[in-house]
Amino acid sequence: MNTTVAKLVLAGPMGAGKTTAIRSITDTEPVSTEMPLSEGATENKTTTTVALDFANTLLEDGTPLLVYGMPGQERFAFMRPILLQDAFGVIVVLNACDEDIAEQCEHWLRELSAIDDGLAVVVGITHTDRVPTFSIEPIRTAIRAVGNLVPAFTFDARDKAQTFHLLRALLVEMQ
Ligand SMILES: Nc1nc2c(ncn2[C@@H]2O[C@H](COP(=O)(O)OP(=O)(O)OP(=O)(O)O)[C@@H](O)[C@H]2O)c(=O)[nH]1
Ligand SMILES: [Mg+2]
Repeated sequence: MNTTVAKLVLAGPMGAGKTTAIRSITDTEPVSTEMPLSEGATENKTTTTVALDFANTLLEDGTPLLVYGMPGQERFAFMRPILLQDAFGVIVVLNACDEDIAEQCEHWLRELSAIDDGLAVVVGITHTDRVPTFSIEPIRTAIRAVGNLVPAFTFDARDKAQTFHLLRALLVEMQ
């Protein structure tokens, strides 16, 4: 019997696409603690995750995969070490529409390595379809500033194939 269980965590700021990416990876509706957004609601984004998201699926080799989403809001920062316990890796989801995306990238990478410096990490940038001038260079500079050589990709969290590409990159990072 295969008793191995893999635990993946998605981190990143509010509205980046963590809950959407979990939906794409697991093909199920995550068990989420979603609350109506009191500020900053848009046509597409009316709720925010408080505490956590959770969904599970199977990897291609049959290993059960547990996927957790961290809340983006700083007031739930205390949840981060709890969610990261026994995780093999983290996808940091960032939003190309955020003007301070490079600072956010640096912030999340430092935050994660302070909690556990053995984690495999990849950065995934959403919403590039809405930013025609988007350049990944400032993100790469932020990654170099932190010191860990973390791969960074653009992806659309609504797209299963693109989201899986990111998961595969993370699994390669672990090897
Ligand atoms: N245009 C566009 N929309 C995207 C893309 N990726 C995700 N979205 C949308 O962006 C929104 C992201 O919302 P969520 O998945 O709730 O974001 P979250 O990271 O879970 O946010 P919090 O729970 O508030 O921290 C959803 O409406 C998605 O459909 C993308 O690449 N392009
Ligand atoms: Mg969410």
